[in-house]
Amino acid sequence: MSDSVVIIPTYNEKENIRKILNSIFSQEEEFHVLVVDDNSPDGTAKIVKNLHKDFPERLHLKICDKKDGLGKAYLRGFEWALKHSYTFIFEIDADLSHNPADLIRLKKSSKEADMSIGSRYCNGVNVVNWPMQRVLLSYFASKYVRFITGLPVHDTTAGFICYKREALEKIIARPIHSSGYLFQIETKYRAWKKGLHIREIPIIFTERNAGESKMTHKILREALWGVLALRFSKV
Ligand SMILES: Nc1nc2c(ncn2[C@@H]2O[C@H](COP(=O)(O)OP(=O)(O)OP(=O)(O)O)[C@@H](O)[C@H]2O)c(=O)[nH]1
Ligand SMILES: [Mg+2]
Repeated sequence: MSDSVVIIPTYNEKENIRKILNSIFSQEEEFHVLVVDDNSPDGTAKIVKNLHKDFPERLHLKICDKKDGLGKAYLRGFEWALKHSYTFIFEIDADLSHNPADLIRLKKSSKEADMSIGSRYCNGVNVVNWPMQRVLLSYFASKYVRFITGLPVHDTTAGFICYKREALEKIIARPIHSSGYLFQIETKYRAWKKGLHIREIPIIFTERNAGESKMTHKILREALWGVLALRFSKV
């Protein structure tokens, strides 16, 4: 039994899912994986089911009825992970923007921290193949969050995270309703407000080269206004 589980939310990731799973399972340390799929029309879950034969102990799948956003998918995944006895609970995107080899660095850091963030912006700007417009949007979004909320994190929308179990329990103790980037900001904000020890670990982030982005204007609007609301919210 591993002490670590990696949660991967998926929506139409048929080009990426096999690759990322094989990459996670070939790391030197043992990681279990939970894929939370929102009934992807492209058959992502079917690929996971087929791979389950090769990794019966390590690979788990949760299928939800319909597309319900990244935040809800992670909350379902967290609930499952906490019911099992994992100590280190990870978030990662399915699109290989995050390098599974960095899981080991995040885990090592989490032995001394409550939450470790794979960060694009704590050591300059480490983003590969993103159009300049996208880099600027993401970089200044983090600055905006920091300015409004005071959250002392460089990459506030990062989605490559390792939580220690007890930290995650505290962070999600009150319901979280946000969905896209705001979900990522809110979990970090709560961790900080609760006095948890947060560490940023520099990573190189690479633009997806297969499948489509799920980022929408709705997600951006939620983040823009949600950050202001967060500033005055109870954690
Ligand atoms: N289960 C589930 N997963 C989702 C949903 N929206 C996005 N995802 C997954 O969340 C992860 C991040 O989404 P991305 O589309 O890569 O978002 P992004 O990284 O901001 O944008 P790009 O990298 O440009 O595509 C990916 O693994 C997606 O498949 C959703 O509504 N439900
Ligand atoms: Mg992505």
